[in-house]
Amino acid sequence: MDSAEWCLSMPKIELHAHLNGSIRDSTVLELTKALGERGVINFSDVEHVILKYNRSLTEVFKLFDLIHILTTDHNTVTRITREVVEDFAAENVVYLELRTTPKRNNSIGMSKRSYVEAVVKGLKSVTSVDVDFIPPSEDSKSLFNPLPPSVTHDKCNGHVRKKIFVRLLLSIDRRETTEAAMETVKLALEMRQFGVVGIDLSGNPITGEWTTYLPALKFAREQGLYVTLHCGEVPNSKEIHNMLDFHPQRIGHACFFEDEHWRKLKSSKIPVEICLTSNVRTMTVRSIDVHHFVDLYNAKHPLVLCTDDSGVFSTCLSKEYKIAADSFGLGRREMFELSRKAVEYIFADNKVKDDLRKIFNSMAKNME
Ligand code: 6MZ
Repeated sequence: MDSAEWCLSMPKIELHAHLNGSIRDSTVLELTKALGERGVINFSDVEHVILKYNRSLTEVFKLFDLIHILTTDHNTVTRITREVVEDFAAENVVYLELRTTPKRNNSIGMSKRSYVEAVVKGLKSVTSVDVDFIPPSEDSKSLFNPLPPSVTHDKCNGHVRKKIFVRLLLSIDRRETTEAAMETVKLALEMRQFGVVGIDLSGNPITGEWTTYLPALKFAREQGLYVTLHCGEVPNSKEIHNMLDFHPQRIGHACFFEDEHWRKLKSSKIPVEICLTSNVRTMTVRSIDVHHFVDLYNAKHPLVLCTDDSGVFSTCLSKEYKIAADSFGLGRREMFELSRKAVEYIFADNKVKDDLRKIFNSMAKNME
């Protein structure tokens, strides 16, 4: 097995994936053409935005504005959720924390709640793999499941089927108001029974002030939701400092950290979601060989490799592991341990963590 095949076959944990950034290229093109034919958009005007390979951070956000025009109706949200889950499961992601920004669109009768319901419908509609997304109720927790957690048997023909755990994070976009952010947090609380476990702060990092969302983020935390923040995607020393003081359960990116931030981060042990391709493509790191992954990895700081926007950056989680292996000289055992450690940073409950530990333990035996 070559190294790419090995990265593909290894069980993996994805903790930083934006739904609308993870859409298949083929789906984006299909939706663009369909809207072009209906005269809603002019295909030739948007073609260059879609097909561009290297995008600055500003250009990435232009692309998101376009993607949102294509996707923001209930059926499409359901469809892309299904496809994204299928794609991650196909590359042996065994636990996916999928994040998305609930959107209101009065003209088509979409509320933030109905948007999230369309996402949940997408999770339910996956048929090619088993999706575990609803946390067990107190009554069902004691039920004994005799099958290994990563696979279940197809009742009809006895084939072994893949299983993926999926949990949801609701994102607050940095363009929103304090009230809109609070609405998202309240919605997350109402939707906990459908696998919503936390809140993410994302959006164009040069927009707005993160303190606008502090009341909503504090409320989320008081109510037992987990919080992850995009932190240091652009230089903003004060914001990075204050975000670390808030002590979220995880942060994403950490590109423009200064010495003092690194010290604070390392003593805090806050896990970092590392998105190699995204950072290189958006030029938030100079090049892969100076990526902060190396320093954090050597310092044994908690970290997890993630895709960010697998569609927008034409990547997948297996590729991100392969890039880490090739760029930083990680061997198979080290990659496996990196993947296995991510179990400890997930936002799902201990039962899921235990199931995932079992999957990795059984694979570890195979490797020896
Ligand atoms: C910050 C990002 C991002 O929520 O519509 N998003 N925010 N930095 C990034 N780095 C490249 N990539 C994606 O997915 C798309 C939204 O996720 C956030 C942005 O708010 C973007 O509009 P959803 O599913």
